[in-house]
Amino acid sequence: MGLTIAQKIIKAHLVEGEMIAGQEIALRMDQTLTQDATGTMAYLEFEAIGIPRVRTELSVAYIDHNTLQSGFENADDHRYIQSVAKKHGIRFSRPGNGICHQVHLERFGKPGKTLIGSDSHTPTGGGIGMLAFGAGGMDVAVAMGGGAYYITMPKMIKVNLTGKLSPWVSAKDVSLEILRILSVKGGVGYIIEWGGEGVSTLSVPERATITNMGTELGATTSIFPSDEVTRAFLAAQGREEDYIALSSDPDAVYDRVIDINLSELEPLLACPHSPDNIKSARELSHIKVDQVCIGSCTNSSLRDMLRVAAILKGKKIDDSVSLSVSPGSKQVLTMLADCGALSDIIASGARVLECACGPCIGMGFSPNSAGVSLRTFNRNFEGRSGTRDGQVYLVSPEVAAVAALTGYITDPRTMGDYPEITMPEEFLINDTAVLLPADEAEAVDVEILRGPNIKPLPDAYPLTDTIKAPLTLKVGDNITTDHIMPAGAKILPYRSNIPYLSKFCFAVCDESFSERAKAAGNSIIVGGVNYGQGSSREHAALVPLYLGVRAVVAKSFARIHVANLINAGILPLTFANPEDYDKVTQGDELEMTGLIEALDTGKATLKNLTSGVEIALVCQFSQRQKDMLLAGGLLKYTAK
Ligand code: MIC
Ligand code: SF4
Repeated sequence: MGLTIAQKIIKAHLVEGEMIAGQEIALRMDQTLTQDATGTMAYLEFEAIGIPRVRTELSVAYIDHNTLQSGFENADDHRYIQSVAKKHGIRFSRPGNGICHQVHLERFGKPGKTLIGSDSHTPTGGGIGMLAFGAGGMDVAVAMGGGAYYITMPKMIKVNLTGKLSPWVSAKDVSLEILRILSVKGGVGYIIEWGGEGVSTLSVPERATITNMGTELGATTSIFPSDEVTRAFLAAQGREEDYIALSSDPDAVYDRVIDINLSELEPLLACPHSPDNIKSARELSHIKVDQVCIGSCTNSSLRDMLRVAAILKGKKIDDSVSLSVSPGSKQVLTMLADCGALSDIIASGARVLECACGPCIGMGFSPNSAGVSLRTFNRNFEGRSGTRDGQVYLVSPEVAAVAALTGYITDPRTMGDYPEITMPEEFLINDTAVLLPADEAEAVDVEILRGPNIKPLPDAYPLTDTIKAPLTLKVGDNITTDHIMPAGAKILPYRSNIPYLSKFCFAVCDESFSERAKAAGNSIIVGGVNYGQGSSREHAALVPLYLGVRAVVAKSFARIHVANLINAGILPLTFANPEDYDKVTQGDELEMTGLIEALDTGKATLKNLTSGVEIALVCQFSQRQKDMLLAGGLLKYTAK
């Protein structure tokens, strides 16, 4: 039987397990990346593992999320990461060099290689034919130490592309179309492979826009073939030697095939507050727009920026709209400046922001009260923009730029000719903002610089046979990590300070949760389907751990978050019958006994001591996950 592209890369990196969907497998990781908001934690964990040099082919520490430095906290954390990187053999991408996924694609991504990153959008690398995974910081720390990354062997979806995108329709619309088809949980348990004759019409950055948003489908990762388009991109980046061809075998077997005809797509938007709430620009063209943000790891490539500049050229943005443009990397910004396109953007009235995540993670540029904000980003979860009632729509650069001009959601096809752009044959290469680590001899003398914002990691509990605790919080479906552990300018500086962060845990849903959980000592949370979707931030597990959460019972979990819970020694359980969700109420006293044996039988019972009802739960884990739970999380398990 032939293999898919992903299966070929998995086969070449398999260190444990069998390639049977649903079984746990372990993969060797060639490359790692971290960003600053998750990186401090990941490097503290790497230090705790105690390996002097990273054992990967390449590891890069990016600073891109938290670049405001509104107090000493960020600056201290950046200095810490820089010193760790220098000592342990990791390249350091300085603040301002760009968004991790964009820079990694430009300068480091290699087809056929594996990549793990402490950021959920690491699958962006699939655009260049990498098998790239987002994961919690602990998993990245283990991979830096040469340890394998464990995943459940995914099933395969093939998206078969035919045709060619029409003018004013772009790769973002492909992402939104697949979200419309599959929803934010439709990709769970799958790798999405993009194929078909339409692939050759898409450049590498366009492919990366699509694999980037595969994360919003809940997919394990997404990948494109590596072909002549990939070769040309690598050659233009001065690294054609990194090219290898990659395609699926003609008789490869997929669990599901979805057809998308690129020629039939139209400009789309994801409406508040979910990336799968899709409507067409045509339908929404009466909506007044207050703010437009262009950038993020989804849409900040040179191609996207040149297109935006061409649309804005010689025009002025509407008086009522505030427009921000954040190029994805120093390379993009410099090239925009050199060709004059940056001047066109500035002249239109846009505010040009740093090459960083910026507004995407609520680091400034929050919309006005109830303001409508069109963003070329990948997530529009409630409150993420920093404005609780902000109405965020996810759009393509084309829809964004046109709305900035008209002040309304506008079908860009009504704007006349699609402005042509010319992509350069070669990108401008200047890696001065990537600092190389010290060599092994020098590294011994490199001092790690720690600031007072770095607080110890919370201690995880080994699983006990009985958990008796109140249900301190009951939440609904599709709870995101932005609900569990919000980000944004006010709290992102405290990512290495779990006690401080704990005050904001679940604040979007219930401001009193943190106090209540703390007062209860131990507690249990109940959730609906797809609990923990979104970010890879392990803070969404470490902070509940700090607050005494011992178990989360949900209808289903998102992949990265459930791994983070186990890594933190929190027991994730699912309802055997989803309707039993209705048999518990916030405040009920709950009890689970015989949990150690339950790990073997795969079945546990939840007693609702308040109502007397008993509820069947599923408690199925791999041997390694059971050992981690019994040890009290990944770090203790690794130490053993
Ligand atoms: C995000 O887009 O939510 C983030 C911020 O990049 C996160 C990482 C984090 O929370 O630090 C992610 O996607 O994993
Ligand atoms: Fe940064 Fe936004 Fe991308 Fe997350 S999704 S890495 S915050 S740009």
